[in-house]
Amino acid sequence: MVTTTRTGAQRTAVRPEQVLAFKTGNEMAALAAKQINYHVMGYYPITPSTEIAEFLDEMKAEGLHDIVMIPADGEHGAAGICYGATVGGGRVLNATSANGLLYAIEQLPVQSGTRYPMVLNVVTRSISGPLDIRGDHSDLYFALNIGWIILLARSPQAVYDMNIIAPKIGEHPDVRLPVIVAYDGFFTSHQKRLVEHFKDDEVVQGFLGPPKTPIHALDPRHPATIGPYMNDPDLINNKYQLKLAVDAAMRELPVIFAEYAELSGRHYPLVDTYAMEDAEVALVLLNSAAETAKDVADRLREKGLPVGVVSANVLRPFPAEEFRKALRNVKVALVGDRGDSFSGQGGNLSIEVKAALKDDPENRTLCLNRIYGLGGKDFRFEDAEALFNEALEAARTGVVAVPYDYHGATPGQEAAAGVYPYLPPLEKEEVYQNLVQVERDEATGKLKVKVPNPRELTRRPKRLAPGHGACPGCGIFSAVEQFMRGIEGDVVVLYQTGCAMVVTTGYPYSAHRVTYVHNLFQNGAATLSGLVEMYRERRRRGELPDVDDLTFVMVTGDGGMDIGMGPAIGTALRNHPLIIVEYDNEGYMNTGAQLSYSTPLGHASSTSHVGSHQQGKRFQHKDTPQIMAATNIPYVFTGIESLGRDLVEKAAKAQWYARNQGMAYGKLLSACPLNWRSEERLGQRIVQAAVDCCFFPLYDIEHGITNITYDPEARNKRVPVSEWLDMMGKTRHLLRPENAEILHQFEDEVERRWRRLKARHEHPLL
Ligand SMILES: Cc1ncc(C[n+]2csc(CCOP(=O)(O)OP(=O)(O)O)c2C)c(N)n1
Ligand code: SF4
Ligand SMILES: [Mg+2]
Repeated sequence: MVTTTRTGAQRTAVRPEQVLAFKTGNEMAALAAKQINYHVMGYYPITPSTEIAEFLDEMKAEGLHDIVMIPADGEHGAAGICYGATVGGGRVLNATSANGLLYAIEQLPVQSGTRYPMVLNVVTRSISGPLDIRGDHSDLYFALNIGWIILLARSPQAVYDMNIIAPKIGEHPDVRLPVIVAYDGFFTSHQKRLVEHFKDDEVVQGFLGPPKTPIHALDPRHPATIGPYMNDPDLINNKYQLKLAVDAAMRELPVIFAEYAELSGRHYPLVDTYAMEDAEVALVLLNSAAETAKDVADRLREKGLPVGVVSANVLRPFPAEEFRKALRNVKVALVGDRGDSFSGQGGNLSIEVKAALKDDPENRTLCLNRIYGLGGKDFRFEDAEALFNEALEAARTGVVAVPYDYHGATPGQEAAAGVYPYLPPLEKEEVYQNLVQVERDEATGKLKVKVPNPRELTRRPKRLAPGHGACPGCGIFSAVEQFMRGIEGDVVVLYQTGCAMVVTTGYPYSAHRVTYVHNLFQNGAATLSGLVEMYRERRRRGELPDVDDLTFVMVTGDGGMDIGMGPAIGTALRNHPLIIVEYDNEGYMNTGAQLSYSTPLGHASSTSHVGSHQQGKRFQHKDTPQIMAATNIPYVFTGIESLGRDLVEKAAKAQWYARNQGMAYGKLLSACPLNWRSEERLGQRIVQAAVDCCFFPLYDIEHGITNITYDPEARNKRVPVSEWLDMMGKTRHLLRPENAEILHQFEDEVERRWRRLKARHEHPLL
């Protein structure tokens, strides 16, 4: 028999069939999304949440769902795509972590302020800097004040369940709010556990019913002004309504949890209590650490110690009443925070728990706060036991000696302890050898470069020490080093996040022999602008008497030129005297080979799978050099390592322009055998084939005048595009007869861009 519940869900007398499986949190989030069959997912890769989009893309390639998967140019863009899609009235999903959440965050209060529900999985991870990819709650704590509901999932099972509950509560007519499902990066996202899920997608869809969006942008007969300018006195009313919606969520969540329990057999209270009936001491922890603490509580109980564990399933709305109930008879609660407020009297959870208890005049619970597990530091049995012991001691003495402190941190050592320079810093006479000479031809305005023979060039010391951790056959460093051979004198490098950055630094080690700065993935160019200006100003003030003639070089991947395009263009438009060198390996390799906008059409990546319903990337590659040329900076070039002389010349020109006129930008194609699925020894041949088929033409643009520096046609070396594609596992599918149409589209685009470039080469005014 089927009945309809108060929230409109269909309830069956017999529970629907469920399947036992062994899966991770990310797999379960993707499975729930597939079963819901969202309309749109807008996303941007960031570890450890990326897998959700990857799994869904893989399923999409096999036609297992209809979700439109949109790879954004950054998390801000992803959040914008999601907002736009929700305004269109359908169901929308996103997933992110750490700085991805922070980069998106500006958009998120707009989503709640205009009351458009969607679901965002936040796979929690430490925020930069320094960069750390492992799990803590420092990212999630930034989302506490954005007006979103926050559901917590301590296990892969809970990830699945909360992902199904999330749209239900978010779309409730009295609520209409976006929802975050938060779970621990790596601990929950990547560890497999026994789980159950519904066998039929219809069960999930029946539980949710069709999406309900009372006002949307796609009904011309009912036009709506979404997001009007709103000032005093209305904005406070808007926020009050938002607060009422959150209150409604508090009221409706137990109803929906109960309905879900009836359907699935799994019940989630607002606050989960473990061994709390007679507990005198409690640990209050969020997500996976609470599960560890439960095991330790069992052991301590065996010794007769009255301990228990409290953990929230919902963080927004904050279940204050449930915390009061859970802790009413507890002598000491030790609240653990996996993120700090840095002197706001404790981490956010502890502050909120204390505030909740204060509202109960009868409550006498003493509270301690310990910050633990930052940057993914493991929370082991010993840690839980140590925290229980601290709390037991406070219960015994009735005194909280140190209310707020860190657990598991050490004060650190003298900076250089145990670390010594393997190679000494470069001496001035080593870096200034006048090996490559550049002169400006006054008649043509062009630069003439004299490059010595390759043997002479090896006198230039490498700016990068051997011993970095790149994969065998990786093309990044040989290409960047070849470029650096053309650069005279002292340099300061800035690396955006990517393989080059990750494999050359790992605290306390560094492979860089020159000063190196890292900043957020999307903001390197702006950062280097600031550094260059400070250098110039301090020199002008006479504060750096011994330092002159520094060259500033930013090294970025192609991905960095997606998310960092805005700051790169800004830097170009300001014409800051620096060089941006992009090594293009056609994807986001460091995070697991997701597509970048430079990935060509049809190429397979972990977010452009090949299957019966999808044949790799769905749109053409970005022409970054032409975009940068359109900013009218003095110098733009492309290069490859194996045409070394050409690259050295271009590097020397780039430096001349950065010293004398402003910004230079260059793109180097660099092999990634791991993700191109090609033989390590073939790297240079594949890159050469990319040049010879005219996919990656070698040229430079000096003050708007294009000069092709290597023309495969003129040299009788042009090869078909297919010859290049045949050399890589990620592209071989394009040579199959059934993919002829995609191959033609790609060949046509390569040809069109090559012909246009040739026309520019032949006509200086183009
Ligand atoms: C705001 C933000 N979003 C996402 C990431 C995750 N992330 C770090 S590196 C990277 C890909 C880098 O790609 P690319 O620049 O091409 O360098 P490669 O890894 O290929 O060397 C991504 C997506 C991040 N660090 N910060
Ligand atoms: S994944 Fe690719 S780009 Fe990154 S280090 Fe390995 S070979 Fe190089
Ligand atoms: Mg890349």
